[in-house]
Amino acid sequence: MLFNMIKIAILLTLCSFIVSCNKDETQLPYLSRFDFDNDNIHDTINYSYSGGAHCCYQISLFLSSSNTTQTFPFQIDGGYIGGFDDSKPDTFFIKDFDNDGLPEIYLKINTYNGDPIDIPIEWQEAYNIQTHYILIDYYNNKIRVIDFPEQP
Ligand SMILES: [Ca+2]
Ligand SMILES: [Ca+2]
Repeated sequence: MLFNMIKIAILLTLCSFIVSCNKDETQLPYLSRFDFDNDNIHDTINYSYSGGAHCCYQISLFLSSSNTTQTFPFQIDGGYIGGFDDSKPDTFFIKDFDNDGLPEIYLKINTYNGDPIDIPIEWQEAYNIQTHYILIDYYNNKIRVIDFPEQP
């Protein structure tokens, strides 16, 4: 009896170990599920939150290939209940928008409680963006930020 229980306990432990080793990619947290720089290692999006009911989140992106983190100034409207995630795809979503095999980060930026605020001149100059809808794209071995194309 005791021997059988031990056997079952060992089997259960083994099973859960095997299951955790074979984790489906979709079970990884959304922010660490994607490989942006094409080295077959997942990269990580980190975020900070200013507090308050709405404004704002800011993100940074850690790339495994260069072992570097790039922080972006873009303010992302709040309203996330369980932390910054994919629950508001009209604001933040990751997908291969341009069909080049690598995912891009889509962001709606600089709105407060849904209302757009002017894009700061510094952002326009630094990133060459004009709109509230942008893509963070790994292109030619580096990160670039572009206005969201009309037809990705
Ligand atoms: Ca990577
Ligand atoms: Ca792409």
